Order: sequence, then C-alpha cells, then structure tokens
Amino acid sequence: MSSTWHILGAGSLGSLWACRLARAGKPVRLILRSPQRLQDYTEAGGLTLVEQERRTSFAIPAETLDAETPIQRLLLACKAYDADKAVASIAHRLAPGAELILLQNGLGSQDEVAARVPRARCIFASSTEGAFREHDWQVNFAGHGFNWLGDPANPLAPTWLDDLAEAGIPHEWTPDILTRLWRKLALNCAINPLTVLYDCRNGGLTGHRCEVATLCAELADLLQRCGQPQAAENLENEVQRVIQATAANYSSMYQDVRNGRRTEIHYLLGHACRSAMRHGQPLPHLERLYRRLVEHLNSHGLPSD
Ligand code: NAD
Ligand code: KPL
Repeated sequence: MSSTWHILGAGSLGSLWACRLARAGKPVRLILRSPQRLQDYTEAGGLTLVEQERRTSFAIPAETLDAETPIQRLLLACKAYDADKAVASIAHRLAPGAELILLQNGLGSQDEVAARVPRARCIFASSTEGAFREHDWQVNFAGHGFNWLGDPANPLAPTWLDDLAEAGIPHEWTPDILTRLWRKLALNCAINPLTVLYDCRNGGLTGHRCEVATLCAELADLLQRCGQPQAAENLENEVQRVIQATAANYSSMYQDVRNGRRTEIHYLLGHACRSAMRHGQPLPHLERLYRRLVEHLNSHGLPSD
C-alpha cells in the first residue's frame, strides 16, 4: 500500500493530479484552505474531471490545513506566490523524511519552500500539461504534456514514481531539473510578457521578431552566466518554434491578466532580472520589459510582486 498523496491546492493542476491518482486507486487527500471551502467541497460531493467531454467524479477525502494527520508526501499545487505561505501553514504536520513535490512554474518559490522546511526532501517539477477550471471542484484536462521531476540535492529517484506510471501521469525523473525549469522560464520570459503588452495571441509575436530575438540573446547570456549552458542552446529557435506551434493560443500570463488574476511575474521575469543583478550582468532589454510589464499590471490594478 503506497502512502497517502496529500494534495495542497485543489485548483487546476492539483485537481488533475488528484483525479488521476484516485482513478488508479491511490490514496489521496485534498488539503483545503478553510472550513468553508471544506463544507463547499463536501456539498459538491467530490472532484469532477472533464476529458474530451467525458465527465468522471471522484469522492476524494478532504481536510483543512489544520487537520492533525501527519503528512508523508505532499503535492504542492498552488501558484508560486502562495507556495511559501501554504507550506508554512502545514510545516508542523510534516512527518520525519517527508517529501514535497513542488509543481510551481518559474524559479524562486522552490528555494523559499526548501528554506522553510529544511528537513523535508523537496522534489521540483516542471509541467507542460494543461488544465483549467470553469467551476469550482471541476477540472478540464486541456492539453496533453509532460512532467519532469528531479531533486537538485539528491539524484536518487523516489519509489513512488510507480504511482504516477499507474495513474497515467506522463513523467520522467531527471538529474537536470534546474535546466528544465530555467529553459521553461526563458521561454515564458520571451513570450508571455510581450503577449500581454501587445495584447495578442502567441502567434501575434511573429510581427515582433527582432524584439523576441533580442530578448532571447539576453536570456541565453543569462542562462550561461547562471551555469545553465544546456538551457541556453538554440533558445531563439525553440522560442520561434513554440510561437508557431501555439500561434492560436493566448499565453497563461495573458489569460491571467485578462481575467484580473495575479500573475507569477515575480518568479519568471522578476527572477531573471534579480539573477542578472546578482551576477552584475546588465540586461537592458529584459529590464525594460520588466518595467513595462510592472507598469501595465499596476495600471490594471494587479499586483506586480
Ligand atoms: P490554480 O490557481 O488553478 O490552483 C491553485 C490552488 O491552490 C487554488 O485552488 C488555491 O485556492 C489553492 N491554494 C493557494 N494557497 C492555498 C493554501 N494556503 N491552502 C490551500 N489551498 C491553497 O493554479 P494552477 O493553474 O493549478 O497552477 C499551479 C501551478 O502550476 C502554477 O505555478 C502554474 O504556473 C503551474 N502550471 C499550471 C498549468 C495549468 O495548465 N494550469 C500548467 C503548467 C504549470
Ligand atoms: O508555457 C506557456 C505559457 O503560456 O505559459 C507557453 C505556451 C510556452 C508560452 O510561453
């Protein structure tokens, strides 16, 4: 019997993982924010997964943050800006040798969490799967993708990867998880802010090729400086390929801004600019892009941290 998957953050990705693990018969418990959320969830009767218009419901047990059951394995599925605070609120429940799987996009939140719970093992994830919610407690599986998992402090793969295989969650263990996270961060920095500022789909950036190329050159320099030469390889080609392949889509940051939601800017472009500053490396175009994006968010009443 595998140990329980505690899942904190019953949003899009957290619900997607919870439903697939529950469908495979794995023990899962959701951790919800408040007694009110727990009551709402109980009234809904569980989580519903929508895949190609097929709906399946799962009566997954749930509890609040201050439940007393010890946590051996935690999937942290909140946004990067909520991660540290969320972990602080359950830190006292972590069992000795507890493992955390950190699903956050970008970089920076993983180190905040690791510093918060220094005795736990923190496994970093980089996901290209796509999920969204139209209603509470219901998740739409929107885009097939992949999950890279790794632990920069320990290359040994955990045995529970078998649970993911049995649940049909596509994944691979990698000793180079930081390279994966940096590469995705660079892609997100080259594409997402411009889609917000030019109010366009990803494909709209074909009209701003020079600007994209200049950002990619600075990002590639930064990746080299941060000891991530592999993440820098052919960055501009990859960015252009993603722009073509996702031409009809709106970037995740564009969708956040359009829906009046806080963005993860601090852990994407913010992290890139802070890293450059730490290395004493001027990146004028990225810094200007960051300032323009911060101004844009503030003018729309959105936080920029
Ligand atoms: P989401 O906003 O849909 O879900 C986050 C959930 O966490 C929300 O339900 C929120 O209420 C909950 N939460 C936050 N703080 C909490 C706390 N203290 N206690 C309990 N619950 C708490 O977010 P998402 O889209 O699932 O994204 C999660 C992460 O995965 C982000 O970093 C995102 O960039 C990344 N990601 C998402 C997708 C996707 O398709 N949704 C794809 C790849 C990566
Ligand atoms: O990951 C993305 C996002 O929208 O967040 C892509 C499609 C790669 C654009 O950066």
